[in-house]
Amino acid sequence: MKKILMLLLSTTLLISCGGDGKKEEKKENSIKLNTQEKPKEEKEEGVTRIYLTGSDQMKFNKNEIVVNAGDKVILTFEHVGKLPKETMGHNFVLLKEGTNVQEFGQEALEFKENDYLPEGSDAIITHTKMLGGGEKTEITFEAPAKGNYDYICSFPGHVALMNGVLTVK
Ligand SMILES: [Cu+2]
Repeated sequence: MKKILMLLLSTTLLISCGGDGKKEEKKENSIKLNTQEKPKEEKEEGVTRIYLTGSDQMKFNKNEIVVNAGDKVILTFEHVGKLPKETMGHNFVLLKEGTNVQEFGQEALEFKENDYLPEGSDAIITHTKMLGGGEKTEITFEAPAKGNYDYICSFPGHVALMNGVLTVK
């Protein structure tokens, strides 16, 4: 029995190695690899990855972010400038619908010890920590219900320039 199996194996091997068989095999392999890698490079089911930056020019790189309702959102936030946290700190604060961002920014001024986040505020959906130049952080949160949500940097004076809208569709 073993011998017959071995024979069968070697003949199939011979057949598959003959002619253009090798090339075709290679092609197949590369296609398989591509399909395996794609989900990582592009979009994972139910997951949205966002890369947001803040600069020394007091700007976010994005003023619009779109996610799907119920998605797991993985937000990487990076301060791509060089200035320290004390003079050019940046954070990402996602606010509930209907929050007055200017008023929130005013209120935040009084909470320096809490990274300029009003303690006990029910207006905050989620936020990152305050970063200085060169620092990076990541937060994960579930996209809220469909709607438009303002996000800001709550460092003193930054809300005027550092604001955007997260749209959940
Ligand atoms: Cu800022």
